[in-house]
Amino acid sequence: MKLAPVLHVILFLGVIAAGVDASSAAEKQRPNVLFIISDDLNNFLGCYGDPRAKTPNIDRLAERGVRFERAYCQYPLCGPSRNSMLTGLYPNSTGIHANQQIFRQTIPSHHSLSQAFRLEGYFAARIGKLYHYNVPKSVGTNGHDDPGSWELELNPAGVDRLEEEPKIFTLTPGQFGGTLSWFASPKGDDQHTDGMMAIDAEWVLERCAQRKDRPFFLAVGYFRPHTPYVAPRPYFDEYPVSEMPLIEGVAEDQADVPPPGLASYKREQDKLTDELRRECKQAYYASISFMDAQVGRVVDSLDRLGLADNTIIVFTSDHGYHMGEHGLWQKMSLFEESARVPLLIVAPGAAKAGSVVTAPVGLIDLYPTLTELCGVTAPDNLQGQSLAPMLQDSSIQGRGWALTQVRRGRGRRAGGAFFGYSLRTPRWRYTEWDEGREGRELYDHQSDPNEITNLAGDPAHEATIAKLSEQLHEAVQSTYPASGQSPEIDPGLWAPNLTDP
Ligand SMILES: [Ca+2]
Repeated sequence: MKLAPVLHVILFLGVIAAGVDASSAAEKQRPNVLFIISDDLNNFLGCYGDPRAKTPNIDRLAERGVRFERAYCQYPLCGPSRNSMLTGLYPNSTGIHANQQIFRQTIPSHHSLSQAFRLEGYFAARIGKLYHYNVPKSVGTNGHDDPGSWELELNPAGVDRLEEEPKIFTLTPGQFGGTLSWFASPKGDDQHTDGMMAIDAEWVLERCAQRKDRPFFLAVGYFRPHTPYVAPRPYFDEYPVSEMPLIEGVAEDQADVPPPGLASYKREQDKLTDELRRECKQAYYASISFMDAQVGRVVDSLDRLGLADNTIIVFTSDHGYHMGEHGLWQKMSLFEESARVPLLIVAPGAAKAGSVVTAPVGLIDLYPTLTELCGVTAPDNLQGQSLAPMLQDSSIQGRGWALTQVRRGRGRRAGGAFFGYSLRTPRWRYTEWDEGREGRELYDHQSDPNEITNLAGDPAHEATIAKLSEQLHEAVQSTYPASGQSPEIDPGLWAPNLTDP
C-alpha cells in the first residue's frame, strides 16, 4: 500500500487539471469576427506581388493569416456579389443580378451571415458598406442595407461626400460613381469617410472589449478604392504619374475575344488619353493606400485592446477591377482582373500563419467558413464550402473550381439578355457566353497568366474544352436552389443599370 499516497497525489492532480480544463473551456469565449471589405479593390496589393502597391497593413494581415491566391467573386458587380457573399448563395439562388436590390425582396426568410451570428447571441455591427450602396450618393445613409443583419449601424460621411464633389475630375460631368473620376484631397485621413469609419470601428471595439460576456461580429465596409478615387494628397504623391504603366498591345489582344467578353467597355472611356490613363491609375493606387492605412488603424485597435488572440479577421473585396487590361476599365467582365479578389483570413489557433492556399475558392465560401470556425449554426441550404480545413493545411484542394457569372444584353429579362459563366480551375479559365452561342474563351494560366491568347478555337484543345464545358455546366447547375425554383425579383424593381451608379 506504499504507492497509495502517490496515487492519491496523482488522482488529486488529475482532478485539479480536469477542473482547470473545464473552467477554462467555460471561460473561453467563442471567437469574435472582424470582417473588413474594400469596395472595387482588385489584387493591386503588395502581398499579392504587385510591384508598385504600398499596402503595409494589408500585407501584415497576410503574414498573420492565410492568403488565398485564387479567390473569386461570384458576380463582378457590388450588389449581386455582396448579396451572394452575405447569404452564402449564388446569384441564381438569391435572384439578385443587379444593384439597388436586397435578398429580402426575393428570399426574405433566409438568414444572412451576420444574422446567423446574431441569432446565437453575437453583437453584430456594421460600419459603412456591406450590402450595396450607391457610391458616392448613398455614403452617409443606410444604402440598400439589410437592417435584420445588424444590431448597430454607423454611416459616417466625410469631406469626400459632403464638400469635394464639385472639385472631382470626371470623364462625364456630374457623374462619379460609375465613371472614372478622381481627386487628390487637401484634407487629412480623419476627415474622409473611410478615415471616420476607422475611428468609429475603434470606438465600437473599445465597447466590445468591455463586454466580455458577448462575442462580436464587426463588419467594416470601406468605400475606397471605388470611384470617385478621392484620397488625401500624400497618398497620390507616393505614386508618381510618370511611373504609372500603360497596357500595350490591346488591339491584338482583343482580336480573339468574343464581343460579350469586351461589352463592359463604356464609350466615355474613349476620352482617355495616355496621360489620363496614368492619372487614373495613380488615383486608384492612392485610394488603395489610403484604405490600407484605415485597415491598419482598425487592426492596431484590435491589438491594443487585447482582442486579437480571440478574433478572426477577414479581409476581402466585392470583386476585382480593370485598369486598362484588355482595353477594359472598372468591373463587369469575366476576365481574371475583374473576377479575382484578395482574400485573407487570420484565425488565431485555427490557421497556419503565413501560408498560401492556391486552390480556387469563392466569396460564397466565407459564410460556411466563419460559422464553422465560430461554432455558429448555419442554414442547411448554403452553397459554398468551408475553407476551415485549408486554413490548417494549404494543400487541401476543396471543390477545385470557382464560378463567376455576369449578365449581358440590353433587354430586361427577356429580349436578348443572357449570362456568361466563367469557370476557374487551378490551371484554366473557361468561359461560355449564352452557353457558347455568343462565344467561348479558354485561357491557360500555366503559360498565359494575363489571359491574352484565347484557345477556345484551337482544335488542339478540343478535349480540354469538352471536359471544362461539362464541369462548367455541372457548376452552373449547383448555383440554383435545390427545389429547382429560381427566385425572381419583381420586374418592377429590376434596375436596368448594369454598372454601378
Ligand atoms: Ca486576347
